[in-house]
Amino acid sequence: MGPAVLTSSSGRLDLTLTAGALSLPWGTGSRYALGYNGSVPGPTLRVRPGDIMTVRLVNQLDEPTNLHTHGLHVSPEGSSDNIFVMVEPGQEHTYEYRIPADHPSGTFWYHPHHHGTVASQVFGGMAGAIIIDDVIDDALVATTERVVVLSDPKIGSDAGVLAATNAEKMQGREGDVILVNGILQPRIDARAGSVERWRIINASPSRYYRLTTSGAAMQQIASDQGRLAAPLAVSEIVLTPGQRAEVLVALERTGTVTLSTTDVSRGSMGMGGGGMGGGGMGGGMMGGNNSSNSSSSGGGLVDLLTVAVATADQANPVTPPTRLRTLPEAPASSVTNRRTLTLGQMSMGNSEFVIDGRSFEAGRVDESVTLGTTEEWTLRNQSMMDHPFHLHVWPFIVVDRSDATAVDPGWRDTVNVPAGQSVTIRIPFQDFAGTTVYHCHILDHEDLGMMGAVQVA
Ligand SMILES: [Cu+2]
Repeated sequence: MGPAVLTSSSGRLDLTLTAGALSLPWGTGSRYALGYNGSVPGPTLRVRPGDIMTVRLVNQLDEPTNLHTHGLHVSPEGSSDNIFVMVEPGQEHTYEYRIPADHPSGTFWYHPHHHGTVASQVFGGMAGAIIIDDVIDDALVATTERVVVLSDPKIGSDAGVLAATNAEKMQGREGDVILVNGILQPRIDARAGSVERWRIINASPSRYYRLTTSGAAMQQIASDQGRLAAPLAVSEIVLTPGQRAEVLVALERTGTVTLSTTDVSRGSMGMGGGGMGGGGMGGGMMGGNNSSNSSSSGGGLVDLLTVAVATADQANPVTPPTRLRTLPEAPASSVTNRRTLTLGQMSMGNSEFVIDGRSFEAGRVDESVTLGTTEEWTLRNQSMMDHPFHLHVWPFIVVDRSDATAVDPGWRDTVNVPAGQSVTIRIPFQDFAGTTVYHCHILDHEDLGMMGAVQVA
């Protein structure tokens, strides 16, 4: 179960990603999708701190595309993680990413970032994992490791599956089914006494996941930006679009272990009294998906992945580690500037999704930051929907939030800002000059304008 893996050697990984339309097997028929190198998800890219990775992106779509390395702390300039690059149909572009020697290990991912078509291309299936391993990961390798890419495509045999109504875009489109690595409810085999390490990526354009396990407990060991200082026992993990989590699942006894998700209400536009709420729509679809599995406890619980745990080998049970890495709990440098960004929706006529009252405009710089400083940004959400805020290139920590209910352990690159609430993040802009973007990771909202440009110089 899982996509092909391409691993760096001698400090380099050089590969080609060919973006194109696909017809993938689905039941007794086929489904239309977009993918890289003929698969959904695209290949998993494994590199190490200090590596150089080159990606030749070949565009066989009939519209422009490009590539974003979500979560990588690399330059946003030139042919690095530059989302202003545009690759026209039939054209290609070679990216070169120089991964710093002190880059945190962790689970990252790549996807298109061509403004205006991001949601439909990611919805089509264009995404893949990037894994950065370091020496501590090498020591954890005794566990069985799996990449778990979550997507929720619309199922259909033609390009119509990529279409969305204006209302669906405003809500943030969700699909018909939830897939793990492009597969509906995969079943895998394991042995009691082993420890699974799952690197979970939310590659859906809009859907949030509230992940739980049955039959074994989860310990979270990493968030967006790599390892936590120590494993954290969790009963559930909520992942917004773009977010990642790594968990250890110790398989202590024979039986069945299941990874499931439940619906997450993320608010609605509230048009006509809120009748088109995302929770209701999602619940209905997920109920349909779940109808063949009556063992669930209802409430939209959907099984994503099932592990059949067989009798133990003679091997000794693997003991999960108690320490992972000593991470700095906060940036060492003091905060020199604070700013507030307000996420909103202008609902006169055609709704526009805005930050500080402005829709994204290419070429305009919205925030200017001095290289070498650390800032705190307060993200205020004045709309009726949650918006997951993502900043490219520069990781941050969450230092305050008005609702005080969610926890955001570790360093992050994406954080949920609930409707009507505010979240304050601390961002060290200590290296990498250049201009890139921050935006809502409900990708329809991004395409509708909820994005701004930050210039660090
Ligand atoms: Cu949004």
